[in-house]
Amino acid sequence: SIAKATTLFSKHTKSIVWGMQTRAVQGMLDFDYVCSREEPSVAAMVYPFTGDHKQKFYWGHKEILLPVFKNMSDAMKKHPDVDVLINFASLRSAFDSTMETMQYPQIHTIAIIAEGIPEAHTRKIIKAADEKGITIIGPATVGGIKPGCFKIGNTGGMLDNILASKLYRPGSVAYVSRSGGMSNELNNIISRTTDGVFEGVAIGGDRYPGSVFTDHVLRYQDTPGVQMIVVLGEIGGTEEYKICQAIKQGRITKPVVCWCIGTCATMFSSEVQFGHAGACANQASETAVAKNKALKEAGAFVPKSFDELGEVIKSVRAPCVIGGHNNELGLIRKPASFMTSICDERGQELIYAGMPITEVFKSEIGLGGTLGLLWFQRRLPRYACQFIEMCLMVTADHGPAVSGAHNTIVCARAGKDLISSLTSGLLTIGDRFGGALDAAAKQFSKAFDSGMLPMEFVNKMKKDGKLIMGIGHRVKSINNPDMRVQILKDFVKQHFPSTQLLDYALDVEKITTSKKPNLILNVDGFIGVAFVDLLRTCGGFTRDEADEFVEIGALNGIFVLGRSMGFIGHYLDQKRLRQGLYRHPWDDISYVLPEHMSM
Ligand code: Q5B
Repeated sequence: SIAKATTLFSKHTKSIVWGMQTRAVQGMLDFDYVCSREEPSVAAMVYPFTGDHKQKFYWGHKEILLPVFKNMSDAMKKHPDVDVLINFASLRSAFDSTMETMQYPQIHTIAIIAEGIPEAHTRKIIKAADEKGITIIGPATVGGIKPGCFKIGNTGGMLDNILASKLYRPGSVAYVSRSGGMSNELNNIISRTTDGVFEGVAIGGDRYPGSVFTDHVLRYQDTPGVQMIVVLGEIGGTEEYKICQAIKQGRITKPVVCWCIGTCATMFSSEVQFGHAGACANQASETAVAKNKALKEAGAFVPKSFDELGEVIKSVRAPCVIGGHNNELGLIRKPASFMTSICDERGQELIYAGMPITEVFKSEIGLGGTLGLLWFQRRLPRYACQFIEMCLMVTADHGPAVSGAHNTIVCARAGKDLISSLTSGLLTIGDRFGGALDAAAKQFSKAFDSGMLPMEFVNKMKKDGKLIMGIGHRVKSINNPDMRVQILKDFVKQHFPSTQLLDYALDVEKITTSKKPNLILNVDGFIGVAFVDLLRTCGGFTRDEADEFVEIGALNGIFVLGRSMGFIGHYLDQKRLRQGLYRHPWDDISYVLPEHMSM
């Protein structure tokens, strides 16, 4: 098996949280913020019961968005710097999600919070973790905390407690306990009697915890910043004897203060099961009294009672350094009225989706790349940027006769300004003219994804009395092919990793053009389906993200943006040509009024 890490958490540790635990995540972010971490310790959440989306959190005063992924694999792929998983899955799903997580070699530590996981399952988890060199904290625990660095879930309580126990900066005392609740008591005791907590782990109350006392005590022994180790054991099990042995063998040389709780069990005449599954002495050596005695004999500092624990810690670690920085949040949070995630103009340099404007030019990402940043928040591959630019170029204009250009021209000739004339044209874009991209993308994807054959799709649309969006053209046909579509097709076929949906649409086109030659895959339809192929296969988007961009109307945006070039051209043209008010000729209007009826 692979050796496990000595250092589990640092100021840069990033985690994935399994489960929709927004309060716990906010608690972690608040902790990070008071620790002056540069970045949140939670990179993403995984929750299989909703689609990919973003959740709003506070980072100090600021609101930030954290991604929520449906699939663990997408989260891992997107966040290769994550090495900790905090698993809030229920006792029913904790086993599967933990086993799945262990398949990702980037993960070194997993905290399992659920209580009541069958022991057989935990033992399988432990075996797999040992083979892969993964440290498991839990199950049945709040987790642990490393002041100044990282906090697992709800450990350490709310912010007031974090501040009161000075958990925002490291001290030099490391502890390990079984109970999460008692670990909070230790945070309190250690912060009052020493320079503070270096790290604390609650291994959980099960009979088979994923990591045991010695795992952590030995880590602390090997960690330079730790000057003293505190162990809060309890009745049941024999783990504490391993600590005795390690002290006797000289493997542990740092001072160890230890107390096993549950000494009152001797006052009962029968066997006592305390709150934890593992807290029951099955033989005399497992009693708290016997273990405390052995620890003392081995050389650990053992108080006479729990009440004296603080005194002993203080005497061993004297003189304590109390005080330190106080990073009070001092926050009055007010939700911002606006949120934005694509552009920040406040600093010295304008930033497009994280990329400073100088870099935008230096890396020559062009208009397509800029659109990629502002519309899709991504640095897109070069061929994708080129494709976007080609789409803008081919949709830039299609003459004065199309309905949008016509409206722009009529508006310009009525003496209106550029913006009025442009918007008059833009407002014409819709299902029949230029605005069929999103609907085409949706219709074709739905049919393709559901496994419908092209013929079945065409028949179903006919039966439902619906037009197929992206099919048909007023003037273009198989006899008068649209060169714009041909140019795009050549490029897409050469550069896209996959053209599955396009191929499907071309099969549909074969059927529709066999009925009527003008029922071609038109420019809207082509861009619509090719864009779906791009979003799904360029590697920059999860499937949910790809679907979302179609859903929110990004693709029609391509036509709108492209054709704006043409409409502005027509406006300028009309002004330059000094064209007067347009009035439609009577002879081109058929007046079909009802006959006059006398009352
Ligand atoms: N039929 C585009 O119609 C057009 C059918 C269909 C099944 C179809 C029509 C349509 C879907 C929307 C769409 C984008 C209105 C077009 C663009 C940009 C442009 C424009 C430019 C530019 C054309 C005749 C027969 C009827 C219909 C059947 C027609 N379309 N069946 N699915 N999609 N398409 N819009 O020629 O049995 O005879 O009654 O709505 O994709 O806007 O340059 O002009 O760059 O500016 O008027 O390229 O196809 O044909 O409506 O008289 O129909 O064909 O049911 O059957 P037409 P219609 P039947 S690109």
